Amino acid sequence: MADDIPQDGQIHDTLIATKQQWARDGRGLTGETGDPARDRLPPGQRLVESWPVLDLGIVPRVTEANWTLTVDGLVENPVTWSWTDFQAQPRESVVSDIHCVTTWSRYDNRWEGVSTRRLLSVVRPRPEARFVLCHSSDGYTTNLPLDAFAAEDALLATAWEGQPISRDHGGPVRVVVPKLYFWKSAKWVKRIELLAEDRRGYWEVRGYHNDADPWKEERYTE
Ligand SMILES: Nc1nc2c(c(=O)[nH]1)N[C@H]1C(S)=C(S)[C@@H](COP(=O)(O)O)O[C@H]1N2
Ligand SMILES: [Mo]
Repeated sequence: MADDIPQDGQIHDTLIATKQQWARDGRGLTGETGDPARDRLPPGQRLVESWPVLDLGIVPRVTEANWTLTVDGLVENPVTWSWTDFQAQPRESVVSDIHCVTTWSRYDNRWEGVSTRRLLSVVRPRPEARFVLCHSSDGYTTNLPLDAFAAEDALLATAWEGQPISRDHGGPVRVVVPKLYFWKSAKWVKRIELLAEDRRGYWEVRGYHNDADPWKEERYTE
């Protein structure tokens, strides 16, 4: 069960404090608004080739055998999926760009997994459900509007560039919501909770913006 998943490492307090200071300082802010119809790179971002790893210092040992995903809260049909249940879902492939608030972007990531729209069609959100809170096996959480979670390019991803997503990058299953800064994409996802009222996640209570649109530079608390 998800709560028994072993973890390596410990919370990296100084790194977290540094990021909170960056939020207070407005690090990376240019004051510009980008236009995705015109530009590929959002304001204040720089392109990288390799894929950096960011975490809180804790790396859970999630495997296909111990992974489960619970989707609950304001849904008609709450589910807890094992890896086998998850594999039975139809799969999709999406190519998208990553934009991290720490100012790196990486183009053309080919993801495979189960679309968030497919997941929602199974659990059937109640009319009052308007927000999503993602919970992860390292204790991380992140919140987003249900509409943003249900974007056509959003996935519960199991593969990147044709390979299973590595443990460091949140494997075996991570969320990918490419239209928002990457902190909204939960690694090692174990629970997706549908809510009527918004509830802020890990970074959202530590100075990061609630909405996280890279084109509007929504990096830090509004
Ligand atoms: N569970 C979990 N998900 C997480 C994080 C985390 O620390 N734990 N960090 C977030 C942040 S700030 C970023 S930029 C991306 C980093 O993903 P990556 O390590 O695959 O690049 O994951 C996001 N999702
Ligand atoms: Mo990030």
